[in-house]
Amino acid sequence: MDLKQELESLKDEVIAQINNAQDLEGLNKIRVEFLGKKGKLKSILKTLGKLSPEERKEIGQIANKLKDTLEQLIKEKETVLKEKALEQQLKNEQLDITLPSKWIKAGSSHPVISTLIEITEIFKSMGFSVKEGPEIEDEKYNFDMLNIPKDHPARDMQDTFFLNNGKVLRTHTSPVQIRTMLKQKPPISIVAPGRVYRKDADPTHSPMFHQIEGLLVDKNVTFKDLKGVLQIFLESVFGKDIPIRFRPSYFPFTEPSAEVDIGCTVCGGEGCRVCKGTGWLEILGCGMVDPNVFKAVNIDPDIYSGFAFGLGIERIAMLKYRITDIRLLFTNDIRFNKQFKGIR
Ligand code: FA5
Repeated sequence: MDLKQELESLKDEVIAQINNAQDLEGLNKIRVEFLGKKGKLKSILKTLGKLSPEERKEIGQIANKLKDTLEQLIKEKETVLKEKALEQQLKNEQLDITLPSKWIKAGSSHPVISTLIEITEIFKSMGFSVKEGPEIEDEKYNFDMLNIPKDHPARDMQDTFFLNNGKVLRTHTSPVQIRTMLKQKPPISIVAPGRVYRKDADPTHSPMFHQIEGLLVDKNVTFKDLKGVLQIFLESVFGKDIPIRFRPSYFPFTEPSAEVDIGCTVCGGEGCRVCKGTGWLEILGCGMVDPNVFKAVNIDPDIYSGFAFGLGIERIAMLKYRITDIRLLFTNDIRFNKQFKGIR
């Protein structure tokens, strides 16, 4: 077979293969096989050198024309195959928008966190800013600088989790008072929410629970200011008609100190199991900052005064939602948690 015939039969073969190509991948293989660097056309052209100059010119022209024709055909086929591929893709991805969608169950906040956020927001609306402190705390901040002497029962092994490195798991959020006053000079008005730990476990006490601390320091702050702030807070959480009473109490870091009770939300003040028949429920501790605490942080108690308070978030959540066992808040029983969906 002479070269002309060879090129002619190559043309027929390639055209047949292009026509039969089913996809872009197959078409590319044809391109490489016939027109590529090591393709059949190239290898035919390599033999051109053996021909006379006239024949070389003629065959060269035929080969170039063939190359152009085949490239053109491949290009056209490529367009057709691309369209076909797109059509197929659109067919496969067709959506039936009338089908019902998958039902994704929405989560919701845990009642302790909802309560914590609600309380924090109320104090923020009164101008308090939010501070946080570490849960692994120095004894100095958790006790000493809060005027809790070494022999105070709160430092007892039964209440406090002591760590090997000489630190403690903070037993209350009050150390944030010290950390704040060391860094910031009055006027100060902060709340500090967070987790605290005690060796305590029964229906109303948990080894880990949440508190929110409040501290306000300025000139001429009085007990009246403390009562006003706590009254606004308690009315915001429990409603305008909630009965409130201040009972004298003792905390080493406040003087005078008080505990605040609200009328029992379960029996409405008549006396029940939850309020142990008294009609009242203890909700928080508070008082005027003790001068010894001011001295420990270098604030002059003759110029400044202040109040502080600390309340248990779980206690408030339990009263608000009438939960009778604190442990329900931490067992993560989905049947319990689900009941608070949509609260916040
Ligand atoms: C304190 O922890 C003081 N630091 C509060 C304070 C701050 C007083 C600032 C004055 C000035 P107390 O130990 O009473 O106080 O705890 C405060 C609240 O935490 C209690 O009223 C109660 O609501 C809650 N609480 C205490 N122990 C537990 C516990 N084991 N589980 C759940 N809540 C608790």
